[in-house]
Amino acid sequence: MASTNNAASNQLPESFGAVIPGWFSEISPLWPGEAHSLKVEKILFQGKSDFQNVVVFESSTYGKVLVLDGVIQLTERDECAYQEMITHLPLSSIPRPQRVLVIGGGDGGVLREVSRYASVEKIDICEIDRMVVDVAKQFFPKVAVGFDDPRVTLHIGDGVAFLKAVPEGTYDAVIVDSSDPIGPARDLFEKPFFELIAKALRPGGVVCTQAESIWLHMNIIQGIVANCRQVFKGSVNYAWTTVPTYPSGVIGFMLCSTGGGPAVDFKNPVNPIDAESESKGALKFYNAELHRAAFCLPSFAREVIDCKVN
Ligand code: SPD
Repeated sequence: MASTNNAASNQLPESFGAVIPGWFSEISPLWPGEAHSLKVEKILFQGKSDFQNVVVFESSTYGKVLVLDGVIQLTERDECAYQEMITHLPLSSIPRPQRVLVIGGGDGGVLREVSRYASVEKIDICEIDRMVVDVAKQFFPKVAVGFDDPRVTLHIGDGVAFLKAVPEGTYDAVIVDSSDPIGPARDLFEKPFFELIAKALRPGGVVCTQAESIWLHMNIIQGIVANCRQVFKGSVNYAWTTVPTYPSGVIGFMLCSTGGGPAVDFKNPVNPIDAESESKGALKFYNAELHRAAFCLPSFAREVIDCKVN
């Protein structure tokens, strides 16, 4: 490679701005030393709720972007990947899900996906921050459309408190669509929370939680896996997929089932999404091949995640 100057230097080339003017850079102690950036066309909303800073901006290449406490939650362009996978990995793994609980997920995208299942009779959602719901309805109507389903009941409040009040065995499936384990979502990565979920699920019920990135958070993932192995007596699996605007471009999902009921084999779904769901709009990302592939882990991750020592 041709070079005009071989001398090593700490001085950055002109094109290497630490934070580029006019761009949003996602900086967090959860991914030290790196920051994905998107070019900002226009700031559409800035607010401070009781829980976090909420920003919506129009980006040059990913459409509108929702940012909570400086971290991207969704973009119009790639939200389909996360919302479809976190929903269909668990719901296609049990026959005829009827009662579903979503914790977090205030943008409505997971609700939109749950509502594809004709067998579902009741969808509860517990979101801590009303501002997230309001902002999603105003700026992301194709995501927040999930709230329009008459089977949905919105509860504004703390997910842990909500679960404490839920009668044992209420749900067939729980989906935890949380932000990262800093700020309001911290408790949603802890063992007591998983214990509450296990209690709220019927025997053989399933949970799918947002479980961070194998490239960045193996320590966090290891802790989640260890806790889930202790709490969930059915199957415990880790899956992952690609979401370009999430840190390191991937995100993982912890999938577990409770014991005492029919065994759940997450890798071989028994309840594939059928053509009927297309009346809600075509799936953009999820398909049967991606479902199976989501459970294939790179060797470095498999070594840690499949290690049976808690
Ligand atoms: N690092 C960001 C992870 C965000 C996961 N939740 C996104 C909410 C989309 N419904």
